[in-house]
Amino acid sequence: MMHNVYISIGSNLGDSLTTIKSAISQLKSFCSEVKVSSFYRTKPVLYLDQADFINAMIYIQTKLEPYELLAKLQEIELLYKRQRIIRYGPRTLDLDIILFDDLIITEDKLCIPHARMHERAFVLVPLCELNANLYISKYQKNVTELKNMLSYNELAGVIKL
Ligand code: PH2
Ligand code: MG
Ligand code: MG
Repeated sequence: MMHNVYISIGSNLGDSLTTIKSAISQLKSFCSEVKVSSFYRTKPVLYLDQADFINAMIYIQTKLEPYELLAKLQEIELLYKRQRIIRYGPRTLDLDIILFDDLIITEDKLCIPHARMHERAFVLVPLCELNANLYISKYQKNVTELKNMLSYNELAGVIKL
């Protein structure tokens, strides 16, 4: 069965735009469809003493199951020398599963919907661009309603390239 998945991509180390474009092309080997939002320059959140990120949202259709997809995304992160040094800190590439059909998974290694998606402008702004009416059952709201709950400051930190 084909799954509808949203993946957040981000980078703030090295040549971020080139890395992101190249990583997206790797997805095509296991996805039947890949759609990408605009690219955004975003102010860092959680760990503030680091460079701005480039972020985007990716919609894919894939036959992979959640943990198979997670393994593929981690392989791609490693291709770009992703190291886990500081939690929430600088990274060459981050690929996070945000939504997987309307599945809810709460496990140590995988949390879907992504645990912090509802408070992150760099997730919600590009997600609304791809599918403004997308309904998230966990929050009983669509993504536009979630985005509208963010502060002016959070939204101002996300600028379309
Ligand atoms: N990722 C983080 C922590 N902070 N800030 C922005 N703007 N974009 C990110 O992708 C990001 C972040 C941890 O994954
Ligand atoms: Mg992340
Ligand atoms: Mg991650």
